[in-house]
Amino acid sequence: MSNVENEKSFSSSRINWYPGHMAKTKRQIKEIMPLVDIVIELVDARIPMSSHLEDLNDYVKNKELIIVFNKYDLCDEVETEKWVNYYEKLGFNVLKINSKEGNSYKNIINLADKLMIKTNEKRKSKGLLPKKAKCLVIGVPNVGKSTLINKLVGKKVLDTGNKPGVTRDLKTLKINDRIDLIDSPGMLWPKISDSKVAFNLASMTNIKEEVLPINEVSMYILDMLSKYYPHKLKEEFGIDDFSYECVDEVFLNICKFKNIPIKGDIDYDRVSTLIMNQIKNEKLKGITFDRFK
Ligand SMILES: Nc1nc2c(ncn2[C@@H]2O[C@H](COP(=O)(O)OP(=O)(O)OP(=O)(O)O)[C@@H](O)[C@H]2O)c(=O)[nH]1
Ligand SMILES: [Mg+2]
Repeated sequence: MSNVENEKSFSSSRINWYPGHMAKTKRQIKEIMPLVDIVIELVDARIPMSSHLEDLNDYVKNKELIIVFNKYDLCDEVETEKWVNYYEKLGFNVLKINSKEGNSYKNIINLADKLMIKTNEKRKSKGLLPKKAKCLVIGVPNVGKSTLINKLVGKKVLDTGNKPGVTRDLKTLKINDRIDLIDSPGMLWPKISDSKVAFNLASMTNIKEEVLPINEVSMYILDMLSKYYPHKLKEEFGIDDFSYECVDEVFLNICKFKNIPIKGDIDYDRVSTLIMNQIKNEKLKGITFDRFK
């Protein structure tokens, strides 16, 4: 690939991060916020900072907040723990959850009950019945909001899918007599100014592939692997390292390793999709791309 583009071109490219339906969701969320007791923000445990809603303070004012590190099964636990500590030090309630398997999702119910104790004690002293907790689940697209709610409800009541933009409307579901959860469509923020954040979201399938510069994203993934997980670079792609200067050679070697036929030119898009799919399809896991400094 001649004239390899660098990270900057990602942020300066005309990508529509913030389609109209996200602006609509933001408006709807602001409208229902007075009724909400607890906000549950899902972040991707592999990118706990990049997937944290940048404009969260626009939505959440004076609410109890739980940060769920979802897809915990896919992260590098050692690296991600640094971010758990970081959020806890800032005073957040943090939970590590695998919404696909196991029982970790149940901790949400315990924590929500705990966060309602004060409110309900006050109500009791006034002779009022306990309040049902209204919990709003928010987060970037494809982070696992609907999957988690399905688990909590105990059956598949919401559509889910391994691509961003599946949920399109707010929807309230009853979990038990004490808790209601509201599912919401995935959101980003109007301008992603840090290209690293954009690349991280793109790498973890939080941005629609159709609008992505997939060659740049796949090179970013290879670069991150060569920096932090070189053994995975070898296992998954058969290469020892990566540098932006040797992209042609690296892509050629990946083609050979993956038995992709080379007729004339290398099919860069095909190789790029293959690299991205390795993460999307969970073959490449145990990785955390947000690095704590
Ligand atoms: N490995 C793993 N996969 C998960 C987890 N939670 C969700 N997923 C998968 O992530 C994908 C997206 O899940 P959804 O629940 O549709 O995500 P969402 O946040 O509702 O997405 P939008 O509605 O598009 O905003 C699906 O393929 C889920 O199976 C998890 O904890 N671990
Ligand atoms: Mg959804």
